Amino acid sequence: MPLENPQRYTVTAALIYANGPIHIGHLAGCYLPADIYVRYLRGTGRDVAFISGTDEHGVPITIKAKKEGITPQQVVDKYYTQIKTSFEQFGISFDIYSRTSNKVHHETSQQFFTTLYDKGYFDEEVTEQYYDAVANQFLADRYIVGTCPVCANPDAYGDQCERCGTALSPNELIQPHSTLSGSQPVKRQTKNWNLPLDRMQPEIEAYVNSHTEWKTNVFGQCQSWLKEGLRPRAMTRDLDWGIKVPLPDAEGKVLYVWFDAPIGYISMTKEWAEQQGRDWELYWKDDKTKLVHFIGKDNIVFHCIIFPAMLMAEGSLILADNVPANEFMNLEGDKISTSRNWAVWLHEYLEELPGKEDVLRYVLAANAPETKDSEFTWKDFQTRNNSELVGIFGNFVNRAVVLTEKFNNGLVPTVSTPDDDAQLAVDQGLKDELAQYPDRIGQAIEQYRFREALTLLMDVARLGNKYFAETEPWKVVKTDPQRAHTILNHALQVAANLAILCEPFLPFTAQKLHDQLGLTTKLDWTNAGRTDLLTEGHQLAPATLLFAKLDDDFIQIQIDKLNKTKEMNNTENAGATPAETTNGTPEALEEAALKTVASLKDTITYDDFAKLDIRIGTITEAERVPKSDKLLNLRVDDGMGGRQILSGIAKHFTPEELIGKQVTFLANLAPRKMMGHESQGMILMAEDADGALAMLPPSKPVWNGGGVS
Ligand code: B3M
Ligand code: ZN
Repeated sequence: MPLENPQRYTVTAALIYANGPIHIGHLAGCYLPADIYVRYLRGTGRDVAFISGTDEHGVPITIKAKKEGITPQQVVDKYYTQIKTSFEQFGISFDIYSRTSNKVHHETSQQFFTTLYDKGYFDEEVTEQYYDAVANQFLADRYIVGTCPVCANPDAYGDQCERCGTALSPNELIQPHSTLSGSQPVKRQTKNWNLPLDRMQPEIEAYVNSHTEWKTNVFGQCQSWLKEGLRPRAMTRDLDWGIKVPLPDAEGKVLYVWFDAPIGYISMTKEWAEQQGRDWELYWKDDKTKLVHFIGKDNIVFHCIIFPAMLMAEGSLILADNVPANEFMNLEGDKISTSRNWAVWLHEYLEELPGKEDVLRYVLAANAPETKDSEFTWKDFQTRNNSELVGIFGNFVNRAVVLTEKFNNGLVPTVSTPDDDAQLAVDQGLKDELAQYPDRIGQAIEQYRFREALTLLMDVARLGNKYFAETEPWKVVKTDPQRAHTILNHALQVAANLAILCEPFLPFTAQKLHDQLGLTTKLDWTNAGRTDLLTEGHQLAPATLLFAKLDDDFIQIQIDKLNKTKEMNNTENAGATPAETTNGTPEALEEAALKTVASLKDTITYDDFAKLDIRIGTITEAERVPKSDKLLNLRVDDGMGGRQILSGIAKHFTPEELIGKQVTFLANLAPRKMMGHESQGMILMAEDADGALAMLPPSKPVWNGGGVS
């Protein structure tokens, strides 16, 4: 059951790993809805603590450090600052944006662990864990990948499969390998402390089942985990980056990052309360406080099952009232991907499109992936800006202000009650309809339906436009100036309402609109819906535009930028030849060739190399494979009686020119069937910058079957 009449709100937004910048997917999935919710609550006078910060522990940080050749501390310092700054500039109005590396967080997490330990909650367990003998390290979480036992994703992490969302442990992975050395891990004994989620299942189930009002995607995911049956989960790890396990016999062990990270919500609340001279306990211990976690869908299990279980075990803290997790947002038809640089990065957007924060907020909220994955395209960005923000919202406000300037020197005109029944009815209709919006918008927000709330907000501007269309003050002024003044007064009251109601979604615009209306103090949400917000004779500021049209060239810059990324990705992709991805000019080919040369594959060990059996042989027969324009069927003298190899080189060589040539081939590739013929190896070829292929013969004839090393 949702909490009735909460006295205060603790609203959290996911503590993102400080290992990379923020992109539009993060914003649409988590931070923007959270901010809209919180701004609305504050607007309606509610007591709110809006808490977030960076997650600075865990394997994602150390992996990033290794990749960039810097220390984990340097990684988190760099991204904490960058992320915090971009959120601020984008108007995400956290009460505190802190970090899990802070002292108060370390202490709070250790105390939490100790409390659970003292209460006898943990099962101490010595198990065989995967260990990388090359890197001398236990392989926790993302240090180990393998095939997901549930959905067969070959790149599942040791703690979670990102494709199907299942929470995993390394022992469940099929064909695991170390992401540190690539080696096959061995098992070694180690001691860890487990949270017995299996024993806690009834309590957790009761909690989840008491929240049938949760979004169906969230409730459904919880049900499927519960149905699977919860398993104990280790809350400690054999790693050196993280919060030390506060036990004497836990040398070299740290808290599991998903144990400490959500405690971050609590420690950051403490930090904030301390700064504000408030009592943090009210925000975490009073059952009249409504706790809401905003997250993306990949974090559901941790917020709906594991963290609540930790809180239940601790015993003195409240559980989340709701976890309105969103699905994912795609970009121009493709999944957003950090590694492929397929994203619109917030810090770049803010730099390249200054002053357009609200346009992005608007487009992301309008397309938020609330119930299913959604899509961001620059074309849609342009259309929504031009036809909705400029065409509906901006246009209405601008007409109201400009007409007032023209007909009443920019002073809010006087209202008089019309004698005409039809006019009376139109005015009354406007007032009645307007009066309903604040509640309707508020309810949609309180039920986490932000897209609907935004549509309702735009309906207020539409209402204003409709009123203008019905009353035509620019015509009426010639015959009945008094009536025209009345109309303009009403229109300006609608604009004032917009200034209040748009604030959660478009805070920068709300401020501009206040300025435009000559208001020095902020209008109060509790007064929204009224038509006497601006007093007669009040001076407006000179008319300015709230939004500007975006032309095609403007959008094209962004589209080109993404196309360039796509081009680079394709060039780096082994399957594509540079010639296919460039325009074929010598410069482009050279550039493409340079790119290909520049991107080395991941380093491998000598053992990896030694597995390849590369040999020299002579092609003795060659013929085209019927019905294939790519494949040649080759007979190769390998010094061992000969073998058949199928090769996709028919576009580059005629069968005749191959016969008698010595080539290099991979001899121990697993045989596979191609167009009905078995291929027993692979001919190795060099690829030129334009995609042309060249054979790799030895520099002088050698004996067939000779190995290459
Ligand atoms: N750091 C995962 C993420 O960044 C994780 C969230 C923690 S929320 C307590 O997506
Ligand atoms: Zn899976």
